[in-house]
Amino acid sequence: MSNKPILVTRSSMPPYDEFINEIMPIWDSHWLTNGGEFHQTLEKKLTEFLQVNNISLFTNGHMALELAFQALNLSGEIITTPFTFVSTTHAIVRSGMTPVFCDINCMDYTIDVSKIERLITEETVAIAPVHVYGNVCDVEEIEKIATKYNLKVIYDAAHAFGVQYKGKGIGNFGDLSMFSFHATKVFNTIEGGAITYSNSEIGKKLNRLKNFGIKDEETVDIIGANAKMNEFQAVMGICNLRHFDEEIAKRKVVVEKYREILSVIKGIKTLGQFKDVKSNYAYFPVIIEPEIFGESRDDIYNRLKLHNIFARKYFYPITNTLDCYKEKYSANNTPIALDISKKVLTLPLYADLPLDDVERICKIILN
Ligand code: T4K
Repeated sequence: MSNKPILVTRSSMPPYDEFINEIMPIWDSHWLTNGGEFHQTLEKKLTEFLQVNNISLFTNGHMALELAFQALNLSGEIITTPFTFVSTTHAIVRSGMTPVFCDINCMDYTIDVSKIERLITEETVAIAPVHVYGNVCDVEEIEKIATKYNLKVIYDAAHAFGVQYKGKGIGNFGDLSMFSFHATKVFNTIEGGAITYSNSEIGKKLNRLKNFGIKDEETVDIIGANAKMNEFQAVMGICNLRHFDEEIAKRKVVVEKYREILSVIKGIKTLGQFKDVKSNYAYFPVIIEPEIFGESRDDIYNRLKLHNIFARKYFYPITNTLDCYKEKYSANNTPIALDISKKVLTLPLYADLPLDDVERICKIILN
């Protein structure tokens, strides 16, 4: 056991030689980006791995999400949750839409489907739920509501790479799903992201939107951005994908150790295994109930810090309380999200986190 800082996560990386061997052909081809050979290979491998019909790769998850909204040509109100990384809300607003915040449920912190219908107005065009921590939203109920009111569904599946629901890849639900391949995610391409979709017309539009809207050398008929994944990112993905199952198996062991120690403690709530879900063990959030546990989330966060352990308050503050949004919204409309955000602490989790360290982290939490 060392006293090196333990951060909330640590990027998975392939063996150095494996990456170097894989990128060598780039020195022959001089082809670095704009849909190169490695980009195409990764798209094909991910389509198979995620069991989806189509995928489009992006330079990061945030741009993927913005362009997903634009590909669907949406304008108006979109129902979403504030218990997420700020990217979800920013992507909606930057695409010219108005987020309408729905509360989360206290079981898995995803959108509370019983509260969606009351938020639907004449202006509502879509729902953007978040599979937060890789927990699966109530996809069946969301589909029912979307069909009833003719709404589009765009999932923020940034945390849900490799998750399956009832044996089906999570990217098959809704109109589109966005995955993040950021360095901090269970699967990374350094920075990166993807959209999975079933409508191939939308796919064509997405592929043009990420390349300035260019149709051919002389035709540009939509206003696009530059959000392409480059060849080095794609190679990182190809290598990391080979080791993904092994990484997840190791994360599972870490999560089970945390659960074994913490789930029996009064005042600490951990999440268990959900029915019909194949988990990716992306995050390990715990909820600290100060009245029962005797200390607050912030007390524990600070004590861990004194021991060089850097847990994170994902997701505090909730997005409707951030400086850039708070004038327009009241967090009192999402009381569960507000409450959970004040009590949640995301503990360090990565494949090679030694179990001794997990025990030490738990000991410090339990003082
Ligand atoms: N939607 C949701 C629900 C999301 O959570 C995110 C991203 C997005 C959309 C947007 O997707 P991207 O555009 O990012 O693909 C991190 C990530 O930057 C962000 O990707 C992620 N969500 C968010 C939840 O976490 P920070 O500000 O916490 O990152 P940072 O730099 O503090 O890193 C956290 C820890 O990760 C470090 O303490 C150590 C470790 N780390 C970090 C980096 C950068 C590494 O081990 N290697 C690294 O290279 O936002």
